[in-house]
Amino acid sequence: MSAESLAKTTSTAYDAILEVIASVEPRVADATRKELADQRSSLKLIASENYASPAVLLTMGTWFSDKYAEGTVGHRFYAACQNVDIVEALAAEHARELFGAPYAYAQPHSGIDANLVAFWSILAHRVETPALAKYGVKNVNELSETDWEQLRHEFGNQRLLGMALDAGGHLTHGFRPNISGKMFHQQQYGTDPETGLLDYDVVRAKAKEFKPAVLVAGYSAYPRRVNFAKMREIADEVGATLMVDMAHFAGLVAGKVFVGEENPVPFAHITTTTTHKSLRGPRGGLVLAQEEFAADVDRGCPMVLGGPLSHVMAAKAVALAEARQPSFQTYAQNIADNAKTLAEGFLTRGANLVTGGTDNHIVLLDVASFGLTGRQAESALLDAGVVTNRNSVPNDPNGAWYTTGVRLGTPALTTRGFGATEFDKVAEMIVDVLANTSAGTNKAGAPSKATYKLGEGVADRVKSQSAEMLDKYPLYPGLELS
Ligand code: DSN
Repeated sequence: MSAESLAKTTSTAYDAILEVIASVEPRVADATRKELADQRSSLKLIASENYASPAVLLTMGTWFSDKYAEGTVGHRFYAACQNVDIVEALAAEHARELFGAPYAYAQPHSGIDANLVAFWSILAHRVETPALAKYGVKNVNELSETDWEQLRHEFGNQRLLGMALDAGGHLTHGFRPNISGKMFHQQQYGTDPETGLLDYDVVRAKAKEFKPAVLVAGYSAYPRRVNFAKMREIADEVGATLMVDMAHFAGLVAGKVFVGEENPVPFAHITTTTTHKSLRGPRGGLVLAQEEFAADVDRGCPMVLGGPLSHVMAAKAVALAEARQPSFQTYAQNIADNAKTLAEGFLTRGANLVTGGTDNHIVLLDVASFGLTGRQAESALLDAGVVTNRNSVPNDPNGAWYTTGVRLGTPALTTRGFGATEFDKVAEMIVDVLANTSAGTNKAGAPSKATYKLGEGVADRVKSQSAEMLDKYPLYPGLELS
């Protein structure tokens, strides 16, 4: 089908969908229309967001949503799962082929679900299986109350070492307020205070001292690549299982930008990801594993999960099929090239970046030199139609709520077609907004970390500059709602 007729068919489909929704709750149809208009007219720079294709989006709106399918492919606890089996098997097959992984599990609903499946698979492998063998039983239901108590105690005494949140790690990598920080004894590694870069010797020293069962690598706000061969070496030296959360950069792995030691899949025992960030699929999770962990991960349900979202697994299959096209490699390379242009655009205009640059899809702007908190910067940018999210910088003096950073990512605007010229302009516009924003005061006149004043006319100037670029690179070209 030509791009033109595909766009026409998509328009017809969405018109029909909105009409059907409006017949029940018109306010939902209106909000849905408005969401498209808002996404079309703003500069989306949130590093974890993207625009999935109409094929992916439409796949989620079907009757697969109505089906229960607890279990695994061909082994379900519900009847009539023959079609769910087809889409789940396809999603797993595409994932295995795309990432070169021996095993793939497509059921997790989200990144945290994927990470919980990974953690409990590791605990099953390291703790439960040996205990069952020791007690001479096949499953935990057969354990005596005393042995079960002992096993529960052992589960609760395992150690996890992950990257600190303010260094760029994720909530699920052992952050205390998250379940990962509560189910494990946890410690965190940070980044070098001078360079902001990961120091593998420091990670090694921490691992040797702490002796974790699980070493977690991966990040959600670290603007650099990681050497996963080195992380595996460290895990092996201390007898840990290496889990890599590649949620942010899965698209760069899929698109062969991260290869060799920068590709986590061959080095990690278990790799997790979401499917909706740089991978450009539906919102959801995915777990990849080495053969040794396959049977454990396959028990994600009932270990952690209930019924899978079959409609989302179908959409994962579609998105992963898209990512196997050669054009996805060009897209992934463009994401990384555009991030470099964006970073250079900031540096040449005198702005500060955590680690001094980027070599992935993330640019972490330190806004202290503008006299702002991340919260003030995020709000002022939003007034100018630039959608970002505030983010901690290492050892952030403003904490996780106000922060000192603004995290920017290139996947979404790269999907629209933005290239070097546009990303340099984006840097110019962001600097324009921040240089013309001043920190405000609270009601009592004291300095505030939240209020701000954006200079007269700046928002309009920036909005009209972005409108020009957004018009040139429309979101869903040819999609017109009546
Ligand atoms: N919320 C995602 C992000 O923005 O990085 C991670 O969970």
